[in-house]
Amino acid sequence: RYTTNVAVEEPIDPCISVNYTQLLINGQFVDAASGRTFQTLDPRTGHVIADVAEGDAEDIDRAVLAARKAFDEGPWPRMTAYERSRVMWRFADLLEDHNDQIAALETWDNGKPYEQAAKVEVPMLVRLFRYYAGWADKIHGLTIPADGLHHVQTLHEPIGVAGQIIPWNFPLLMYAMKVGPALACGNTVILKTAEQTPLSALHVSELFHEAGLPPGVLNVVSGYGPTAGAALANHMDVDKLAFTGSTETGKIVIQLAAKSNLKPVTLELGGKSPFIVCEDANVDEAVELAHFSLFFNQGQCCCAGSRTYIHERIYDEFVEKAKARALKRVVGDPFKAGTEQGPQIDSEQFEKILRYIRSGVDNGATLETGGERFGTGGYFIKPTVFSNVQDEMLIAQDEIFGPVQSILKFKDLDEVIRRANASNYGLAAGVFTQNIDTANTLTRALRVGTVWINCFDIFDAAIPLGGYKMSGNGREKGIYSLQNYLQVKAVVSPLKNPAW
Ligand code: TXE
Repeated sequence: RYTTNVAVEEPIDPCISVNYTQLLINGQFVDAASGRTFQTLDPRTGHVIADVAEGDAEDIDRAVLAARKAFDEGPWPRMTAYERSRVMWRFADLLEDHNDQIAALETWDNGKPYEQAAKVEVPMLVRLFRYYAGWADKIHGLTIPADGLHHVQTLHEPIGVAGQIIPWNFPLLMYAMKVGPALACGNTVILKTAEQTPLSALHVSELFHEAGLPPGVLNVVSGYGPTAGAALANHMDVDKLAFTGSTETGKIVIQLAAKSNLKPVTLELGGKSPFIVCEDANVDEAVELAHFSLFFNQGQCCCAGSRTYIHERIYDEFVEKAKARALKRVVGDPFKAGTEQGPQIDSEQFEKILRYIRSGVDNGATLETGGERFGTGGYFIKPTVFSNVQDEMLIAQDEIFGPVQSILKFKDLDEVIRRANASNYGLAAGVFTQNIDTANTLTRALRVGTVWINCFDIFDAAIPLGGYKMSGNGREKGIYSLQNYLQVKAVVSPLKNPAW
């Protein structure tokens, strides 16, 4: 399917303009206090899309002040939950009205296929906000029959000012998974977007204000991690921190949170998810699902099925078919209809992935296909498949975060359970089998936050997402995410008339 060696000769015009590049603080778009800007790039070409205000510690201070005032003085936490829910619902309606424009901005800044952004991700963004709008007026405490003559109840109160730091692989979904539950619970937010993808969050946040969000409730600061991000994690007046990104940076932010005011931290970090195909599996279906589990979003998924364990009886057939499928993958301009794979996010990730590919070759894995850049411009990488991968190789241990499939062989269930669990990560796993007993055994034995059986990457708004081990702590999405943004207050009063 590769018809040319140049990935994107003439990039397709996204046909949209970038309207918001400043910081969003207290309901206003403002320049950074320093006056500095940074460039956000089109990963198809490496060319500049726009200059964006570069927030740092001083801007984080301004944003925290606005969020604090909006929390302490209202109206957001004091509005009825129903009113909050209606603002969120109106926002979701506006997002739906602007679906294609938002998707185009996301594709331009991130490089993901436009069809994926327009048909899956923006609709998911809408769904997540409707889901959380639905929760806003259903959050309440308990009445507890404690020992003794006391009436005991719990109040579920918003935790306060939430700092949220998100990455670049799914900018809008990360936005929804962070902002949605925080606002539904009545908190106020400072969101630090990833420096690679600042545009879509600014754009949709303007719509949020159009929907009636009061000033200061949601503040969006673009900027770099060690400056703006660290200032947020370190801030004494931020009551809670939520972070998604690398395990390495997760360790930094949790230390900053501990050293400052001990704010609670939820972390959604990296992964090295096993995708286990048992001997009874339909090989063609397994090949397609394993391919999707790894290559989706250019391989830039925390859950990516990046250790493909195949039973020895079907191994050779699987490898041959996995290679054929990778060769058919359509790489190119993400704005072109039918494109399955766009560029990686930036030169840093591009180089990192190529380094891992070289290490795979050097360590003796068999490079079945790919293994090099696609074209001559931008950050495209050919879909790459390695077979004969061994557990101790770097490509089987580290999160590559790119279009590189590593296929390993196993003999029996006990062995594959042991090997799958021998990882510092524990985010997700895929299990492919037609045997219910095998599925049950694997489901219980795997130390991961999500097990997908005969499916993968099912991300319904109600399904919790989060990791065991060094993949993080806490759960996002679903009912569990609300706990991250609530304080529980116990209220105890004497019962004067014990007879009743
Ligand atoms: O991540 P970082 P990077 C993994 C993936 C990828 C690797 C590096 O393996 O190759 O991480 O990506 C902010 N204090 N994931 O460098 O650094 C940063 O500005 C506070 C998996 O992009 O973790 C951005 O907003 N914040 C992951 C966010 O952290 C800091 C998604 C993520 O950046 C900071 C992305 C600091 N000192 C990458 N340094 C997933 N779980 O899905 C950086 N940041």
